[in-house]
Amino acid sequence: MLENSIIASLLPASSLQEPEGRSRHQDKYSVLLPTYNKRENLPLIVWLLVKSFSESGINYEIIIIDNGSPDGTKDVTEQLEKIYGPLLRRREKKLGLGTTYIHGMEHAAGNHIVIMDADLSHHPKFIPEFIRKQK
Ligand SMILES: Nc1nc2c(ncn2[C@@H]2O[C@H](COP(=O)(O)OP(=O)(O)OP(=O)(O)O)[C@@H](O)[C@H]2O)c(=O)[nH]1
Ligand SMILES: [Mg+2]
Repeated sequence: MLENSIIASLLPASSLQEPEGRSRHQDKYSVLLPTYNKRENLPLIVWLLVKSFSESGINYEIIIIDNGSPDGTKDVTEQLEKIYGPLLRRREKKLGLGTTYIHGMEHAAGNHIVIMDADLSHHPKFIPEFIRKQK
């Protein structure tokens, strides 16, 4: 079993650089959520993620990486940060999707990375099961 992993893409996260000034936590899942014009989906997807992780007792963080969406995704993210605080971290990146994921990984504190989209096509309720199967 990989000590560090990325669910969905399964790359060894051991090859990732340490986040600046911090070492990676063990058994922590960093959910990378790239957004472009996802203002309407974001509150629900974040709520579902928080529910799914907290009910299963899994250590996690959510990193929202927005590309300067013109629909006000950033404003919604700021409101969500007030509710969820340090569980939620916001990163901005002005490039395409691939580099957005890399940017998120560079700032992830977890030793496992979960990549998903904010379309609600990947339902957070399945993540604990993925994790169990992976172990
Ligand atoms: N930060 C960032 N997120 C993006 C970018 N392109 C897509 N996304 C997000 O990445 C996830 C997957 O995107 P896609 O489903 O491929 O594209 P989409 O923008 O949702 O468009 P459609 O699903 O085709 O309508 C979604 O949460 C998007 O909001 C980008 O350039 N930057
Ligand atoms: Mg989409």
